[in-house]
Amino acid sequence: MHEINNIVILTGAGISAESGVATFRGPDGLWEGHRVEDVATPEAFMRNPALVLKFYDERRASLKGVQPNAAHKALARLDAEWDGDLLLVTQNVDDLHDRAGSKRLIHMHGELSSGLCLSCGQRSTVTDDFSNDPACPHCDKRTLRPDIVWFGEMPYQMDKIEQALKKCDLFVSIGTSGAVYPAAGFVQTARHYGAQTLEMNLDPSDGSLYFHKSRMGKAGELVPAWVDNILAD
Ligand code: BV8
Repeated sequence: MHEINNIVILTGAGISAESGVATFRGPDGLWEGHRVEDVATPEAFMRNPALVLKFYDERRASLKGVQPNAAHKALARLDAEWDGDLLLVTQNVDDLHDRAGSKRLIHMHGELSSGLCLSCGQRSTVTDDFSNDPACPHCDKRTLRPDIVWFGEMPYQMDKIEQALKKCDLFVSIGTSGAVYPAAGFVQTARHYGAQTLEMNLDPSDGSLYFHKSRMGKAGELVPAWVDNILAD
């Protein structure tokens, strides 16, 4: 068994499914008949800002009714107890990893709770609906957009992520379909640099063949068991 010191974990919508947050490509994956790919783009925002802002206002509002589940909590425990390097990269824009207590965390696709000002470029916590055209708390201009990485936009902190992928001994992918790049390519980078790769998902992802090990099942069951094992070794 390879010595494991440095771990990178990638999560997707499947880790939040048992908390009641809709996934993108499952049966519940549409929003008011729109495909996410049609709403989560800069073009959609220019073409129909009210529709896009409503999409994000509604998803942020729905976060008030959901809680972190056993998988989020297990990863937060790993974060607290793992004395090697650990980086949790989530594609999710919900705040469930944050609320569970994960610290070494990157939201590579942004966060529902954050707004980005098109005038001064600064971020702020969203307290009012975008559809009420709130002013940026830094520059007072009414030019806030969702702090979300849309299709065609560059995901956040890619340098830090790539550095961690090259250095890790273990790459774990949880609850993602492997449909969206560059996240879907992380397993190939990690494997190229010698990491062991493990996937835990309800169904085989598009990238299953790149994983040394694949465990099929619910994150709420598989992830706590995996964390118990890795902390016991
Ligand atoms: C970029 C924010 C370039 C929005 C998101 C052709 C080939 C390769 C790439 C492309 C291509 N054409 C276009 C591209 C690029 C594009 C892309 O990959 N498109 C795809 C559709 C083909 N990517 C981009 O545009 C990215 N940017 O490439 O920039 C660039 C380069 C230089 C300079 C500038 C730019 C940006 C992508 C980010 C888009 N934003 N999110 C929002 O959330 O509103 S992506 C969106 O999809 C979410 O973040 C989501 O997380 C992500 C991936 O989806 P998943 O998380 O995997 O969710 P999904 O529903 O798909 O799957 C859930 C899985 O969970 C399933 O497998 C299911 O079985 C499992 N599951 C369900 N329940 C459970 C479970 N597992 C365990 N337990 C359960 N209980």
